[in-house]
Amino acid sequence: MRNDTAATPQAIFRKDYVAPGYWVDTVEMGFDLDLDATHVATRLTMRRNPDSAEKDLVLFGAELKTLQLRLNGVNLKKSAYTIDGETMRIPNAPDEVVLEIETLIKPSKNTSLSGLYASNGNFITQCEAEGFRKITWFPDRPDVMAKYTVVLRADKKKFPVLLGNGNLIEQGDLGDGRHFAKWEDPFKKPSYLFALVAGSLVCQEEKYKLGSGREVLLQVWVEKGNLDKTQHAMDSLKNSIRWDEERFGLELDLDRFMIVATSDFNMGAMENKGLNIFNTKYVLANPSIATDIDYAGIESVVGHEYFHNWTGNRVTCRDWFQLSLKEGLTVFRDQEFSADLVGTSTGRAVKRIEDVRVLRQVQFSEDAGPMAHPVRPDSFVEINNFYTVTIYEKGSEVVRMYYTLLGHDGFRKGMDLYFARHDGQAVECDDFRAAMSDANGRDLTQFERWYSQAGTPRVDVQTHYDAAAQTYEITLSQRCPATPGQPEKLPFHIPVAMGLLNSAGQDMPLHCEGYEAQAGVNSLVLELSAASQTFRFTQVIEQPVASLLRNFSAPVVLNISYSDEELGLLLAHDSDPFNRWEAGQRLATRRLVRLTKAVQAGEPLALDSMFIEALRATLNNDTLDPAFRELVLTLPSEAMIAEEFEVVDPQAIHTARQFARAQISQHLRADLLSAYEQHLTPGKFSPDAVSMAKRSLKNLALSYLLEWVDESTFELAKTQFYDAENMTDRLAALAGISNFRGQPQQQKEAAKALQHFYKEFKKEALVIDKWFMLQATAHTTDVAKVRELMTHKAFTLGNPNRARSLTFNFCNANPAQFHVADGSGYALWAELVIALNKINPQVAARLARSLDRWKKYPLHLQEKMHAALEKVAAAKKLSKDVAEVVTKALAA
Ligand code: B3K
Ligand code: ZN
Repeated sequence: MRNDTAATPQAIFRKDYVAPGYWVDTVEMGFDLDLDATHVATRLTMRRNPDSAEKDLVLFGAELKTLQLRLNGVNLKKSAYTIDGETMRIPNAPDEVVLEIETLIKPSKNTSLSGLYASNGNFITQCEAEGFRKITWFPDRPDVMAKYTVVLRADKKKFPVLLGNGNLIEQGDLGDGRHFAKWEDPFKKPSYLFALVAGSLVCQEEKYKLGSGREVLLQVWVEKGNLDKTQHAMDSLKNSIRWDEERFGLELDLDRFMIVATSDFNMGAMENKGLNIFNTKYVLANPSIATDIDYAGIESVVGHEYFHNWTGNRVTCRDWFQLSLKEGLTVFRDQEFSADLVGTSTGRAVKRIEDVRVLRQVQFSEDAGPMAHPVRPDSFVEINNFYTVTIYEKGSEVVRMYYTLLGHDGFRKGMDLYFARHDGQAVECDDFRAAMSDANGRDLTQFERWYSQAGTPRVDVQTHYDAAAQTYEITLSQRCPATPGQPEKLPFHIPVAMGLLNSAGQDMPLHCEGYEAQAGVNSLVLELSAASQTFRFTQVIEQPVASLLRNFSAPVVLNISYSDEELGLLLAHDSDPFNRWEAGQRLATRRLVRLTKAVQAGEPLALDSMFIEALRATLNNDTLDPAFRELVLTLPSEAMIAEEFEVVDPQAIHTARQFARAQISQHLRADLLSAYEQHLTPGKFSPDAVSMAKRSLKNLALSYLLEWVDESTFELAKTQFYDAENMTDRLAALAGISNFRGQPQQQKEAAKALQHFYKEFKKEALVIDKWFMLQATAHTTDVAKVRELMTHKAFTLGNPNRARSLTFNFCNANPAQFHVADGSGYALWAELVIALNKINPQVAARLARSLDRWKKYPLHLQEKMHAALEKVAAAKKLSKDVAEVVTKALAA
């Protein structure tokens, strides 16, 4: 069952892993920082690894000018080594080696934002996955862990701040207008965790006392003018430190922990040892520029990077195929962190629902497309293409299943054993599984398939109630669709958390054969491990309604045929809030699919009152957390509805969903208005869970109200827009106004509001990103409008955040316009991918993924998508990143 991607050029395979021929003990580096030509002197002490089959000394380098190479004090002759692509091999090297390397690099020319690059005149690095080789020759692979000492030298005026990993041990003047700083990292680390930052930056700093009483220095570094936006990141950092001590007994191991924000960054943030580098999007916040979603994002990303210090840095990955070992685990930890911070059980459920929505919408789709891969892939062409929702979000679900199977304490025991065994090592996903298994005396052999098999398993449910015998049987059958290179799958070990509801919606006591009954416990985790299994319940005094896969206990699709009445009961009463929400989504999906088909058939559209009344009851149920009500009232996205169809018709789906929204708006008008009024948050802005929940329900009510064309609600939105004192309310109102299907007069007002917003925030890059995003996703924005916005003076493809705000959002989040019949959306996509490929291959490859699912569209669209893919595939100087994505798509 090998994942065979032989058709794609230069794939590397997990089975080919060979331990490094040499270990590196120490790395000493000296940087003479200059934006146009930085000189790097490196001294490596290395020793032969007697256990490796690799006899040569192997180093990797990319885009380097090599000035000097000395081995044990002697200049290396050209004939003493070979270079093939990025790989240098030195044969016949002695067992103990001191290698001195001098390289010259050009940060200001580096637009890929990998390696050492310039951002607004500052120096920034990004080394994961393979950026360190753009700084010097090195065995740049995660299993080579070494201790680093780094001296940074630069012009003192232009680069007053010089930051490195670990602790600052010396600094001073060099006399010639230049200065230096010497940093020492006391911990061994792989090269991908190396970082430096130099430039003109300011910081918010604070001394913080750890649980043990040790004092540490915390700093958040930003460009001048942004110090009024660092408090939330600092608070999130302190919360993260405390949480990891309390929940996992893990302490910060350095005396200093730094976060640096940069506006030029390929992804969210990076966990470099002691020197985390962040996209400004995940650091900067104050009420006037950041929405509630931004506040939550900052908290979770700050947590995520901080938690990597143990899950990723202290224990790292043996090779990049094991990426989910650190990423899946760290996502699980950040999800739990955010959930624990809210504290309440519905608060936890709200977080869970939000996470599952992303998983289903993005990861399930990836798992069904040409880039589908297991949580631990067997091969890749470009590792940067594998920082995916499968590695991260599905990886986190896999970790969560251990938690569900072993329980809170059992999971903690497994974590403790994992660190006791592997601190300071580079290990495999199997080592994590072994720790969980050994710490709990549980056989988790079959669980391995979650790592090796791609695809989203389907679990089909059959139930049978025998009134005379008072028995209830649930038969669960699993299957998993074929994925590239994996035509057949073996059964997974699936935890199915469940309960049984009586006709009043209450949990019934559970007596399941083979499972110990526990008094007062009305939820059970069934373990499905065969292709099909029947679970038999006794003493079932009435026909129950099964609530299965509670809290989404496994990343599977559950097929069960509920009646509308049963779903109504679950929505109104299930003690598991996740399944309550799920029941609402099932009711909605059923209707949206029917409506879509009616649109396609040209039949009249109608929405039944049962559904509307269920929504009304939820909306008006004051005992429910407003954030939870907001989730129930939000219809499945167009992308989710699309997953219900063999062949996707984006315009019909859009029309159907809009029709449903307008119906809800019309029928619930009074209820929505009162929900709006009841959930205002007057007074000083606070990003706490209660206020955020109120704003989310209020703004959902507003967006529904605006679906039913009516002047008074338009005025309400206008007032909210112009009077709002926080970005959450302002942006929600602006989105509503610009999507309003009103008269020309109102369209003029919408344009005016957009202009007003731009003028007010033109100096705030993150807000201008929102301005582009909002227009990219507006239902009236067509390809021509996107092209027009691309000529706006604030638009550039050179900055990843800006490129994403307009172009990615249009291609990924405006399906009805992107998939317009004439194919002009795809032509735009091809142009963009080709343009980005020249600037930044990683960003280009992300956009390239927008056509992954081209086979799911009608033939006339498929043809146009195929042509666009061919166009990109034929482009000159295509990066490995983009080539891998389009080659795999074309092979679908
Ligand atoms: N580990 C980094 C991601 C690096 C991506 C390289 N292309 C951020 C994170 O997951 O925390
Ligand atoms: Zn991570």
